[in-house]
Amino acid sequence: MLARARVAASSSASARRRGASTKAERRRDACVMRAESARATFERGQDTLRVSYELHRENRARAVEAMRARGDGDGVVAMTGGRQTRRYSTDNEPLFRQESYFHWMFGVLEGDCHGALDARTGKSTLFVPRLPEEYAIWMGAIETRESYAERYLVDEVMYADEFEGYLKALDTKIYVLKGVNSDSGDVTDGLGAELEAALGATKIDATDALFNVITELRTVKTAREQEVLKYASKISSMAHVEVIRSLKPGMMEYQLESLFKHTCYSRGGMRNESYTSICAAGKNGATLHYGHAGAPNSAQIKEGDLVLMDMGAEYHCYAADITTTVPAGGKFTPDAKIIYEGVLAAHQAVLKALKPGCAWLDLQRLAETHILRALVDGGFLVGDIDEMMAKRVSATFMPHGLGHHLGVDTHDVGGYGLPGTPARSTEPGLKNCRTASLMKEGNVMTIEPGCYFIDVLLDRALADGSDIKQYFVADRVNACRSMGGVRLEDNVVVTADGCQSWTSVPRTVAEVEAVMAGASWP
Ligand SMILES: [Mn+2]
Repeated sequence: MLARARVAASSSASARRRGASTKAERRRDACVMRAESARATFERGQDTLRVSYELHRENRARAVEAMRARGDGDGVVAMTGGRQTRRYSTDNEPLFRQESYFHWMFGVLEGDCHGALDARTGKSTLFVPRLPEEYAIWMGAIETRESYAERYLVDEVMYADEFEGYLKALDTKIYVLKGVNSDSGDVTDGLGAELEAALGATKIDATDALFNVITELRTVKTAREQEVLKYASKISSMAHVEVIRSLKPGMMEYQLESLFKHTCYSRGGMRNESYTSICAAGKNGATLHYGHAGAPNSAQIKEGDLVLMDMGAEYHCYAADITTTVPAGGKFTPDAKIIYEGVLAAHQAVLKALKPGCAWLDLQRLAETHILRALVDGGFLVGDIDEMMAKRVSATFMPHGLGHHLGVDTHDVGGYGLPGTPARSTEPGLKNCRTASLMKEGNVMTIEPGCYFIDVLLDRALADGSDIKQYFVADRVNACRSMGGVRLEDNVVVTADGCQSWTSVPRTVAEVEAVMAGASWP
């Protein structure tokens, strides 16, 4: 309230002045306005991107409009931000990263906040922790509510301990975030059981209305969001190139991860990775989510290895997710080249075909067809490609989906479950697609076809009784098991009549070999 009143007063004062203002006064007004808008930004100095909090104000306006459009405009949206956690029983506080829905709505950097958005008036209220004086000794100066309001472009700032009372005093319905994340299967927390019980069942909207509204909005990125995603992809691309240039046989996989993180942070101000880096040499490339704590990028890279690197960093919580695959020694072997160029053909075909109205599963099948074609031409498979497609032979080599929505989360929300969108397929390979939707302008997707020699899947395909065994040239396939795999992943935005990739890394065999030999990029 305070902040809002203050802003209104100052702008009416400047309006009065504008009537008969001198040049000096006008210049001073312009300076004040610039200073105010400069404060409501996220940036990390030097050449890093300056993100205006208008991005979040626009998202809130979109949410209000969508709530009203579906007849839910008579209520108040209430959300709880991420909580600052501690490591097990200790007082060690891991670096806080905001919960993604709350970030989309408010962009608040600190933990333990709440937010409200009145769909009737559009008024936004942020609830921040009331900090003890002691905080200033350990953590820094305590910020005023006015300062928070100015920094986050919200209409009003109250204290978190006032949240429950604020909600109880409302004489209208409260919409909370209740829904299932289609990648994890986990349910969002809403306001938490305790607070929801205190508010009572009659007051809280128990449906998934708010979840569906925001989830659907999150799948279509605004121009402001696209600018941030593009930046994340640009810096992550640059870091990939840096890593590719320095890669030599004898290095440890984690040294690639380390250089990637360093480059993204030191040159792009990106403190967080979007996900744990996958830096997989040789056979490790066939472990799709290699790099986790139990397989921690800890192998030494050998001369003949193909090295698959799936690495991305986030900026202001907007993610990049990029994969490159390169030969450790700087030159592709003939077999590695066959597989690489098959995946590249799939990658290029999808980028060419992708536009609004495309069905995601059709793009998946398009990619698979190109990969099967390369495997047939390279002597790994024999037979008719349409027949192999019908029998899902491609799922042995590419068991994962073509890609996914990309946004505040790496596997961004909205894949399945929104009203009117297709359900998950049950067929091999296709069931692992993270969406089956028709593409829309403003969707931001990863395009990441791959081809792998995965022991468990090849053993299954080659086993007696397998109904796809006849298509495999066993000797040829078995001889390449140590290759691991190839994945090529770009971050693209669907435009009005096609798509545009934000990823800039060497892709053709000639480009990769040239950059590894020291050529400049781009
Ligand atoms: Mn991905």
